[in-house]
Amino acid sequence: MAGAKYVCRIGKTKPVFLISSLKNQFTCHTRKDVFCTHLRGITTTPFPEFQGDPQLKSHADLYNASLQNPDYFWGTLAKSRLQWFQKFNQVKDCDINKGHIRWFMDGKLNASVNCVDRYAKKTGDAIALIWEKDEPGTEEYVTYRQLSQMVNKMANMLKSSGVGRGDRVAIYLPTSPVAVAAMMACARIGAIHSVVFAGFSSDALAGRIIDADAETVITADEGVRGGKLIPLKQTVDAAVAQCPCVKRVFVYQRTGNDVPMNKLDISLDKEMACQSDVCDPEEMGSEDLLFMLYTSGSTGKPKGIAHSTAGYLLYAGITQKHVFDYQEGERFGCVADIGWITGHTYVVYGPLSNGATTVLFESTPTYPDPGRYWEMVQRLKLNQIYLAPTSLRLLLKEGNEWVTKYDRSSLRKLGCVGEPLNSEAYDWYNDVIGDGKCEVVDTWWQTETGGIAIAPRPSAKGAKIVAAKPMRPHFGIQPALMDKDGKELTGSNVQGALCIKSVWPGMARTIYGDHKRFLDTYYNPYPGYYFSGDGAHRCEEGYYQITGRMDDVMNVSGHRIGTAEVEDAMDNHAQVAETAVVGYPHDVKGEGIYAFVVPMGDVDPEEADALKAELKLMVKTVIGSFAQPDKILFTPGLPKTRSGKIMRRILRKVADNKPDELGDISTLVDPSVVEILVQRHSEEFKV
Ligand code: 7RM
Repeated sequence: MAGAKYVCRIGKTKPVFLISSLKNQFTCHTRKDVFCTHLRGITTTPFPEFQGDPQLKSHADLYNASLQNPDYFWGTLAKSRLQWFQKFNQVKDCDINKGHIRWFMDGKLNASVNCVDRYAKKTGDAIALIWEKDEPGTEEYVTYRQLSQMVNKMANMLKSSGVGRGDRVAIYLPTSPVAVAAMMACARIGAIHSVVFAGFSSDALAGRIIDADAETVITADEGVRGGKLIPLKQTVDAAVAQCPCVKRVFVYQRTGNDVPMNKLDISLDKEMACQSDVCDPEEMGSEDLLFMLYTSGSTGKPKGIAHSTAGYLLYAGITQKHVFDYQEGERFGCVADIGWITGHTYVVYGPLSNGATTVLFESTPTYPDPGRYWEMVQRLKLNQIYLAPTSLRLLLKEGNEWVTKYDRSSLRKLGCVGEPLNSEAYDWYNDVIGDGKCEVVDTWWQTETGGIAIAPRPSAKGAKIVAAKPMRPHFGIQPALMDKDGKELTGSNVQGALCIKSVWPGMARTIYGDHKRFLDTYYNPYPGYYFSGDGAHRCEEGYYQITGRMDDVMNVSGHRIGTAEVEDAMDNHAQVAETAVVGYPHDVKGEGIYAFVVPMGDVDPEEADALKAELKLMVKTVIGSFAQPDKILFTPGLPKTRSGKIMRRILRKVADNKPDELGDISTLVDPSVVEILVQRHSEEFKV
């Protein structure tokens, strides 16, 4: 990825992600407590498709069919839930051993037709989007008919400027109807969108544009979040200056404030206004890529996870409907930003493919005060809310009055995703937010799985929810836990590497431009299995509990950040010889970022704070402010083995204030460095 600063590590190497590098970390470093309380009966959402089938009566029948007869199970659903230009001839062509995944062969369809046209036609006045803008009470409603007009106009706009099938379009926009229309417009003309979270820095954006070789960027003048203006166009200008591939930048007026318009810039508002609102959709193959989305991995270079059209869309729709028991006419409130996979699947594709009303949340959980979510629930009468545990942990500290003063009786299901849900947050969600009347649905999935893979729902009639666990595999998902030697663990009360040994339609197809990395990361560690990178525990009842990442990926406030990405950013500083970054338990963020930094020579104590500020700024510049370290410790060295590998296990224990649990340090080249680390850590952070 020439030109992108965050991959410049000349002369420095990173350990490649292999099973052997996992072994030391086999005990996962995040939460391990498992608790089984709060049992409550739950209901299923029936599949009309299978109601006449005497073989498929119970949930267990359906689940078994999804694994044992996937062609029938998914083939039936694909036929009934998606609209096709041309029917598929073969349900699947998969070889998990080779990471070869293909679904609905020879089928032709268009995602925007499925998400927009069919409802614009049938129920055009139904509300597709509720744009919950930053200022409470200023929400805007977009019907399916209006959305259809926007999508068609935008598709024509893109087409007339030369964008076509297979082209990549980078989208750097706030969560807004225009962003949804941009995604759908790409889908309509067969272009592959790459949405980049509008909190990423210009360098990070540039790296993603270059990796995707995108000619087109869609952005806005400014974003608005928490009452503050975010200079999106300025960030795009700085990024585009590094991207020779970019030929045009469409600029949407979110605030209308003046921003400089350059040679490549085109006003999206003006351009759209003069387009026709009829644009024939491209007939896309089932396996044509719908989008790619960058996510962090074990190296400094983010991976462009690529998803298919038919399989992804079907899985998004099925999971949105059945995990949340979404019923026609309900209002679905997933508060994720469209820049993350949760925004793609549960703000955009899942709900829209079901003709649902979906919320686009532009603000923050604490703006203008910690009652924002619940005030919104009352005002918009939301039936489901789907959020990240980190926001629950943040809000519960503010007291129950922020919740109880609002009417939340519309809520039926409470979802969460992104990180382990701790018991305190679960209890608060269940008892206070839901008044004990809603089901809390802890959902586990990843950018790579496309949609929810493990969740308490759907489930057998009368089955129980066990507090704060994703619990059960979704249809088509057969989890497996692997031991240190790569063998599958059987039985209950076991913990290991979380793999999936079945194939399902929503799974990622490749890493854009690097299929080898795709195979090395997900399929080669455990041949015959998809490896998630997470660890999990299977309890007595057979339920799954995620224990945390097993690789060098942190989960900070539900954001996936590679330790190597943060290290790369700081390593570029002239005064830095080497860095090692680890996550440590943080009561709000889940994990905080702790950077151990080896400076060139000694740092003058007077200058230490200034250097720390510079290092944070570098991370902000290279990645984005959300990836800035919470703690920085200067150290003369790092604990390394003879082969030069940093023993992160030790750094994690130091960062977690557990110097008594360091374990065996005899394999270190210089064990004395550990003592220095422990001492400096306790001095610096007064533990
Ligand atoms: C949807 C999303 C994926 C990583 C994943 C896990 C962690 C997600 C849960 C969870 C514990 C959960 N995609 N994770 N859900 N950990 N319990 N319910 O977040 O690609 O951005 O991140 O997030 O480590 O591998 S993601």
